[in-house]
Parts: sequence; C-alpha cells; structure tokens
Amino acid sequence: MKRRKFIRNTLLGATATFIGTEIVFSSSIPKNYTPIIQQDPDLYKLFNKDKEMTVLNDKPWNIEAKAHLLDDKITPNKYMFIRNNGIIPQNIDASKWTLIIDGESVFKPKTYTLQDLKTKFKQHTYQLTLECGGNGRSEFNPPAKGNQWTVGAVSCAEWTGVRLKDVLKDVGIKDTAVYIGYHAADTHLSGDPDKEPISRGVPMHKAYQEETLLAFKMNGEAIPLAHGYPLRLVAGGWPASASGKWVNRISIRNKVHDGTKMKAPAYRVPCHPVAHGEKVKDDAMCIIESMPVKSLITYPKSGAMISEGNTLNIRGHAWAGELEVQKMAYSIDFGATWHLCEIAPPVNRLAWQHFSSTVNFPKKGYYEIWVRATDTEGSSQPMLLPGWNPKGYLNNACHRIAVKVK
Ligand SMILES: Nc1nc2c(c(=O)[nH]1)N[C@H]1C(S)=C(S)[C@@H](COP(=O)(O)O)O[C@H]1N2
Ligand SMILES: [Mo]
Repeated sequence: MKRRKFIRNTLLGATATFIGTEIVFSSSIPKNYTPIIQQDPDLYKLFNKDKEMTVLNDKPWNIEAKAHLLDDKITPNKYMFIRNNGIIPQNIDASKWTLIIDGESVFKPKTYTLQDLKTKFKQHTYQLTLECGGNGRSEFNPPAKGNQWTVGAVSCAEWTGVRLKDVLKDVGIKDTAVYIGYHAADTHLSGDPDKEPISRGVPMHKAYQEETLLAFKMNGEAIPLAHGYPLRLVAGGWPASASGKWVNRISIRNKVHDGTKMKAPAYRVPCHPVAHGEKVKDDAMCIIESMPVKSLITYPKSGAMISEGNTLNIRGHAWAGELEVQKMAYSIDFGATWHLCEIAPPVNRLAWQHFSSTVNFPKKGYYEIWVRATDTEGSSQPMLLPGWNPKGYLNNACHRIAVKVK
C-alpha cells in the first residue's frame, strides 16, 4: 500500500501533531519513516467510514466494505465503498457550484446553480444500486491489474435530486444526441490541470430514464464529500463509473462520448467470450452497460458457528442491473442442489432486493452456503467465475460463506 506517502504529504508535512498529541522529536523522524501512530489512517475521521472497511489504495482512495457490513437495507455512508480515479476536490463552495450543459447536441449551452436545480425542477428520491465494474476483480485468473476488489464495491443508498431528463428538456436537446458525458471537479493524480481523472457517460436512453438523477442528497443529507458533494450524476444499475461525482458539466454528444476512460479497454469487456489470458484487440471490446445479476450474503458473517440441531437464518441482497431478480436460491452442498429463498420486490426500479431463508444442516461439520440469483430474463450467476476478461470486470460469481456446525 502506498499509504506512507499520503500520510507524509498531508499530515506530517503540515504539522507534527497527531490526534492532538505532539510528536516530540518529530524533527528527527528519518525521511522515509512514518511513525507507527500515523501508519493507519483513521477512516472514520477522514470519511466517516467504519474502521472495518478495507483500504485497497490511498492515492487515489479506494475503500471497500466486507460483505457483513452491507447488511443494512439502505447502505449508510460508513459502509459505502469509495472508488476514486483522481484527487477529491478541496474547498468546495456549494453556493457557487454550477452545472453547465453543453455539447454538440444542445441548441445553446445553459448553466444552472445548485439553487436553480433545486427550485426549478421537481425532486425525486430513489434507492439506487451502484456497483463498480471491477467489483470481484481479485478472483480472476490470470489476474487483472487494478484495484483488487473482493465483494464490497457495491452500495444501495437513497439518492435525492432532479431528473436529468427534466433538466435536458429545459436546455433543449437536438435529435442528433447520442450520449452524455460528465465532467467533474476532481483532479488528475499527476496534478496536470488539463487532464481529467475520469469523464464517462451513458447513451441518451439511459440519460432519459426516470431514475437517472442529478443528485444533491444521499440518505436524506448532503452527499458526503467522497461520494460527490455537492452534485452527482446517479445512473443506477450500470457500472458505477457512469455515475459522475462532483459533476460540474454534462456534454450532450452527437457520438459516443470520448472522455477519459471511455476508450478501450477501460470499462469494456470482450464483445464475444475469449479464452483465459487471451489478448483482445481494442475494437473487439464493448462498453459495459447494464450490470449482471448478482447477490451477497450479508448475514451471517463468513466463519459463523452454530450448534447442531439449530437452524440458521441467512439474508442479503440481490440485484440485476436494469432487470429485476426473479428467483433466489441457496446451496449447502457446493452447488449440487439448490433451495429457494424468499426474495422481496425492489422498493423502486434499480434498487437491490432483499432475500432471506432458513437453513437446516444434516449433521456436524464444515459447510459453505452459496447463493445464486436469477434475473427476469433467466440469467443466473455463475457458480465460481464468469468468463475471463482482460480488465477483470463483471465478476458476478455466487457469493459464498463458510459455516461450522458444532
Ligand atoms: N468525478 C468522478 N466520478 C466518479 C469517479 C471518479 O473517480 N471521479 N469514480 C467512478 C467509479 S469508477 C465508481 S465505481 C463510482 C464510485 O462511487 P462511490 O465512490 O460513491 O462509491 O464513482 C464513479 N464516479
Ligand atoms: Mo468503478
């Protein structure tokens, strides 16, 4: 982890105190040494995250949840993963924030303040599932470069904002429009102001969906800084990279948006299945749109112990991109047989669904509980791994937990 450098720059550089305690002899700290007390950033203090969250990288910040931390029906900030491609913007003055809508396919660019957005348009609230396209990457073999997400780069928070389609209607969009591309206030890791860390988007049909929001609230409060304060695009059910944080410009393009990380191989998978480790040409890679069907056991925690003769109640969430989860099942025999779980309908389109079941074990010993969701088009999660792809996206394999019956 490149944690050390971060701490030197932000904490040590500014002051030789830590949690209010002076570091006596701080001037003698060797150049590349980080005092023990500074080696572990306090995530709760930095981002109001739970200390059980896993830091995958701190420059940029990439932090994921563990499955059991995602037990809430609506993900609270403290358990929400952070995926940054650049540096979080500093010193934001929301009263001066503006959103420009421009691009080849607007008749005339138009600028809105946050206040304009909040007052001119009707506000809507939806629970929206946001999963990083790279969630589950750590399981691929041969391994793919990038953050080694396990299962915790997914959330379903309640977002409040205005519909992007209402704003676009107010701007006036030409029928040449093909795609929207967002631009945001975060800065490139290199410090180069002309480079954007990420600038992605969605086709017009997704931009025009009722649930696609320009959001200014998350879980009823101002969006936390790390998640896009003060304004964020939220396009649930698609790779979360399409949901631009700190958004200050949206371009309506007359072609597929060509911003940073839109081009192959970023956020693309082979258009047709390939062999493990196969090299894939850029023009044979397709943009990821709706995320695949997936589920997560959030209770109990893997490693749970139960006494013989007792049943175990399991629960978790399931989601299927643009679709719904129609069927949910669990297995305690490594996928040989499956039993149906109860699965609730989503609160609204693109929200994850909650499942539960009661599990009986035939005798003492070690078990694994596997869960598998099936979407409304009949696609089910693969048991161990989906097809390999060079960048390690879209691993929607069955989630598994270990259980011991004593
Ligand atoms: N401006 C901006 N928006 C962004 C990103 C970013 O780095 N900068 N990362 C994207 C990616 S890849 C993901 S997975 C989600 C993560 O959202 P979260 O950090 O709120 O969980 O934000 C997306 N929006
Ligand atoms: Mo992502």
